[in-house]
Amino acid sequence: MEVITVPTAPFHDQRPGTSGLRKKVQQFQQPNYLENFIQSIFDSQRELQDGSLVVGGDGRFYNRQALQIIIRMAAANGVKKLLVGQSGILSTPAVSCIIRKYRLNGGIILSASHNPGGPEGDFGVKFNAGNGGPAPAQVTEAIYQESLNISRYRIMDAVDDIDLDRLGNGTMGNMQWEVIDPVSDYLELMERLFDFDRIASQLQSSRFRMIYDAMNAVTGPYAVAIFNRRLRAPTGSLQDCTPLEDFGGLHPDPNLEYAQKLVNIMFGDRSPDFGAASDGDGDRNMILGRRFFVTPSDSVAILAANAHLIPGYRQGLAGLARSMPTSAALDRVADKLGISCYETPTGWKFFGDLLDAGKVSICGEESFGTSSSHIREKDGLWAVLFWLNILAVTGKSVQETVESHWKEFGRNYYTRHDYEGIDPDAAHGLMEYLRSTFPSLPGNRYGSYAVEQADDFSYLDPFDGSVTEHQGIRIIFAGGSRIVFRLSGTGTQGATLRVYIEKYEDKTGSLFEEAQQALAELIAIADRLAGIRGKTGRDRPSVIT
Ligand code: VG1
Ligand code: CO
Repeated sequence: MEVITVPTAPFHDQRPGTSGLRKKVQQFQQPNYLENFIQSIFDSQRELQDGSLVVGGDGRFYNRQALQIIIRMAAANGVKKLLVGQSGILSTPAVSCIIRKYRLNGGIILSASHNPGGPEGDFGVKFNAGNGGPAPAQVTEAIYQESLNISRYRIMDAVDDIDLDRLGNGTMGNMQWEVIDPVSDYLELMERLFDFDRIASQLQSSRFRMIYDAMNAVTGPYAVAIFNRRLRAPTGSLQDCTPLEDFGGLHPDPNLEYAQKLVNIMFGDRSPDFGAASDGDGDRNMILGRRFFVTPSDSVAILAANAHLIPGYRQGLAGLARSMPTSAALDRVADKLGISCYETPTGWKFFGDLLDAGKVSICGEESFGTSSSHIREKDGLWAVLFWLNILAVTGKSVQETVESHWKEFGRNYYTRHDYEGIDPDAAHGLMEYLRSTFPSLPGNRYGSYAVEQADDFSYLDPFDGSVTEHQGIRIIFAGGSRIVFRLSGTGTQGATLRVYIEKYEDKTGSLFEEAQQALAELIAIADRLAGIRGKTGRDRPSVIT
């Protein structure tokens, strides 16, 4: 067994997007493609030499093969201690938890999150730093720069594959490895935050039924351990909880479009009281009540407003944060609590500094991502347990909980329209058009809406002083209504235009309209300002959430 150095040449497309490097599986399977990117991580993150690392993934196609390559490369690059999830499984929040608990130097997560899996699907690699969070922009940029200059990679020659299915440990060269239970550390953390006894008695009572859908992805084993074994929820409370390499053909994106099976149950006859789903790598969540959808922007605001009911948050919240396109419902809760609400660009990495500095306790994104300072990632099952804990304490239904929130704070009507897989030139053309026209918009009136401010969002990180520009065109109307346009940074095919639309209605206004209806005028204004139909050739969005 020896370290060999293999000559290679750069690929020029290894710049990570919103959340890691995502490409088609076939692209990752090309000789040296994965190896180059992994070596670029080791070359740019020197603390990994003589350091410690955790690796695992969401179980998608190519997960196991990629892990064996990464393990051999870790040993060859001087990693001293490596933890790997049993069967190659680790959710994104579990990786964050494990890095922090064992004070590791970093983690590598193999996932393309909600993107489809399988031989024709997508694959991805994310690097998380020693704080447990997604690598910040300077780090992903440093990795990318290494990838442009790479000429060799290091790997152990002639070693047997590690048996990923059995818990155990061993050595490879100078590296100690251990196959760990993917769930236990995470479960222990959840038990410290939430009142498990109270949740368990609610779940076991005949008056409350829930259904959790893992969408054939990574949270299956976590849900079985937490809901079935620990909380003793009745059988029938879980569905699609075995991780499959192609997610059973699903697009494991927990929204009204892609979580059809769950949505049909929750909007059907005799639906359960509570429904929830997570995405491919377990960092997102969708919350449903009986025939009722909770907008993610409302969800994070409701968690913050009710945090005093939860053991792990009873001591109070330091501050809140949301991504720019997320609705301002959270800001209203911050106002009431007398704490700050920070506004960051899209992507969890931007919350890292605020969390590390103790400025923020709970944060969220409109894209079904919610979490807190307990780790440095968004956390799907955490949000589900938080909701269950609130319901168990208050005895209210999901719908009552949301509606009483609106009655107290007013309602931020909200929708996101996605135009997926459009022509990249058309998408960039549309954004360029908006960039050239927004300066002339303030002062204009469109129907009942007057433009107050328009800009291209840029963010000054208050801690490291870095500036992140061009994060989306915002058109803000008098009274707090908004339209935001940005392009997705996670797709692998064509471009995706996201249009975020929000309207604030104060607590004395009309609170119970259907969202698309309440937003109809703003939706039409969005098309008028950007020429979406004309420029994309689409007459309707592919996904509405
Ligand atoms: C999307 C979401 C963003 C989220 C990101 C990663 O990014 O909008 O809020 O942080 O996915 O989530 P984009 O650039 O496609 O809009 V995940 O679950 O894929 O790690
Ligand atoms: Co995800």
